[in-house]
Amino acid sequence: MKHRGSPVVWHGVGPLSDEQMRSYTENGYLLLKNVLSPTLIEQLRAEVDNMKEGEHLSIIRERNSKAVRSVFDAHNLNPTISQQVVKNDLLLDIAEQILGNGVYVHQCHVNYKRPGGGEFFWHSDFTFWYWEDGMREPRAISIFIFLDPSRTETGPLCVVPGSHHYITHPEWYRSVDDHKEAVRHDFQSDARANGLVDFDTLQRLSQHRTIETIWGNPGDIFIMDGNLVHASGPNFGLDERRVLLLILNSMDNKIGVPHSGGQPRPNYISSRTFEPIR
Ligand SMILES: O=C(O)CCC(=O)C(=O)O
Repeated sequence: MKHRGSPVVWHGVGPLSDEQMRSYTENGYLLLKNVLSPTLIEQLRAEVDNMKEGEHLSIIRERNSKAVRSVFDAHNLNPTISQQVVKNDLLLDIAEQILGNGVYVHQCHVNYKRPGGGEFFWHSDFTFWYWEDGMREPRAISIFIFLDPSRTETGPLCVVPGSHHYITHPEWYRSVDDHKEAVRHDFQSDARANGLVDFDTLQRLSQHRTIETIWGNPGDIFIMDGNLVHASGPNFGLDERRVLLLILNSMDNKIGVPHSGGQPRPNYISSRTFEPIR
């Protein structure tokens, strides 16, 4: 495993305190409580549920059922997401403070994790952004917006603090042809040999740092470095665990030719519309 070789924070001006910036740099994430209002969360819940009833190309289904696992391109499918989440000033201020300049939407999707919904095995998103999208460096953040409470039985997000300092993807990464299959990142995924973090690597990463579970409630947000290793278990509870994920990339880090040598992923998975949000 080699060091990531590029900064974690690019020190723009913004609302995060020095202590929050220090903690983000060291651990690779921050949990902020009560950021989005209960009214907006209620509206988002209803609208993301409607979104999964359509026949959109960007729907990803669970491996063994017709149940909707994720809907990608959510910001183009839903005006509340594009107007009230993507353009939320606080989220943009934070992104610009961490990444140092303007940002655009690289990806936006909802993970529904309904009862019986499957796991996301250990991975760093940057692995896929680098190989499949041609992203140069991990100068991007993922913002998880909790629409439901995290509970042990509904498959909460887990992270390896500090893992964002290392590049975990193997040099022998091979592109997968079926991008809709690969974004499942589940245990049986064909992509397992192609970028998910194996147990040896997980052990090395977590030698000095304990794996943390992220306990968020509706309206909380979790901001994560694009290279942080994370996972979540299956939902064996009775309630859904919906999250909206917004991935913002620096305008200085636009994606290019995939490093895998394969075809670029469809625009609904990785956007090539490089418009600064503001
Ligand atoms: O929703 C989760 O718990 C994990 C999401 C994730 O890893 C992904 O969408 O790549």
